[in-house]
Amino acid sequence: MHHALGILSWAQSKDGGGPDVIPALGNMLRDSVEGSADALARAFSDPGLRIGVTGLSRAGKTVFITSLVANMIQRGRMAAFGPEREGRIEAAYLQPQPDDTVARFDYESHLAAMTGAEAHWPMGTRSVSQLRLSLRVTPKSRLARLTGPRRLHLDITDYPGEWLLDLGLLSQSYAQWSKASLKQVIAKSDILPEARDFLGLATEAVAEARHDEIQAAALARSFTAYLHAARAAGFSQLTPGRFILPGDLHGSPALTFAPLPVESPKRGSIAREAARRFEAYKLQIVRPFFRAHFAKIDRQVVLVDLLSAMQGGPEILEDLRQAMAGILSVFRHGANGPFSALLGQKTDRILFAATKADYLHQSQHSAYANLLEALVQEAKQRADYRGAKTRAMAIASLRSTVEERREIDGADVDLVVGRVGLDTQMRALFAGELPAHPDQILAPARAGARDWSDHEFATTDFAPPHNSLRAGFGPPHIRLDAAAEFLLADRMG
Ligand SMILES: Nc1nc2c(ncn2[C@@H]2O[C@H](COP(=O)(O)OP(=O)(O)O)[C@@H](O)[C@H]2O)c(=O)[nH]1
Ligand SMILES: [Mg+2]
Repeated sequence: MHHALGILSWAQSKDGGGPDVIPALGNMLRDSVEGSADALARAFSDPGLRIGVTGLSRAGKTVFITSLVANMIQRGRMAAFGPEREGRIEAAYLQPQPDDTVARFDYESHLAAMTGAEAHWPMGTRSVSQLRLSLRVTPKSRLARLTGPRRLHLDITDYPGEWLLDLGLLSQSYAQWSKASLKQVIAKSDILPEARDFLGLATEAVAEARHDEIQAAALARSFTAYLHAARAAGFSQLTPGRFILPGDLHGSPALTFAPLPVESPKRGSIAREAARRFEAYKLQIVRPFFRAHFAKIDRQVVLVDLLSAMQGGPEILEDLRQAMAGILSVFRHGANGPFSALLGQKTDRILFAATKADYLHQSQHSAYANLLEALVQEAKQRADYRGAKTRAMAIASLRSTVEERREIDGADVDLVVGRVGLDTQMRALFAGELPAHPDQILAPARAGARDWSDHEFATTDFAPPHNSLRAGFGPPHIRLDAAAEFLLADRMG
């Protein structure tokens, strides 16, 4: 008991007090893996590293976290990860996470789904979840080794990139956001019927009419339908993020507003109430999210499904580039910026990863990584990152194809071959000739080209391989070990 009190006061002085201490204590008492009083004491003093994994939905967050954790526990495929190569990892095991109010990342179910006898992709996640992976590592230096192995807790948080885009709302008024959003809706009205439907409802007359809950809900529903349709068409820059992924807020009043075409709405009007709810959304949803999750992140992984965006065409790729710039702006608010308290100053490494590299033959991987690098570089150049280190790479969290060279019309073509659907049907894919220089496609995209003139990109829906686990090995992957090296190795010295 004496021990526990000592820990409590230590934790309080460190965190400045607050309710965080109590859940942490609860976790320690539940901690069955290393249940001694000493281990309890260490749970507080051992260093933790908070790793955020984000990306728009279907970018590959769930598959990435599941495979990374599995490959950290069974490290047969982690040759490029220094601490493993040096034989210094003594153990890696899951422990209760520190945040009791956040859902646990359902690692076991996801892994079983992805690697079993009837392997399939895990169900999409729609909210925040968290997992703690603890490592016992032999220190590098002989001197440090005298004190025995060290523990490092990796607290991995999975959260929707859609919610990061909401940061942009904080610096906008309702009128500004409405104007920008309506411009986007109009731009998409020739391709999306949902955009036309919404524009039909959101007239000035409606905006100025007396607030009426039924009408407000109808507007919000129509606007949400438009956001979903735009997302399905491949667009990324869509706000409010919770309209697309509401988490547990589905149907709440804070989500019952829409952009409307009026500058200064009349008292009691629909638009005036919408403006009020927009402010409530920022205050009660966006700000707490950033404070609770974002501000604490040490290392950030941003996943991008770049190939799908390329396949979607220049407009979709340009929209992704701008969305990435928006997401990146989150990392470059300095200590004196307007949101410094929300964003924290901790993130010192950011990994950008183009996922699903197994859709491409390895001969194309460096071109693919260059493209991602160029895509985020433009955003990066606009500001410095307070010294945060960044890296861009092409990865596959669960490699689902094999490579093959085939002769087609007298020429050798590097292909990938994978399973499609639930049966054993195989399909070969050549995803397209990647540009030798990224500007060959980024420049026309920025200039507003309607189609690629010299390029064509294709994807398909490869299923994960059946029974992919072997004793001592995690799921097959491409460069997850290099990702771990960048994210973790310097903290395991
Ligand atoms: N071939 C392949 N497909 C992947 C890989 N990672 C993700 N996917 C595909 O992308 C989809 C979305 O992945 P998921 O992790 O659920 O995305 P999330 O919404 O960001 O969590 C999956 O259902 C797979 O179809 C990968 O490494 N290889
Ligand atoms: Mg997910």
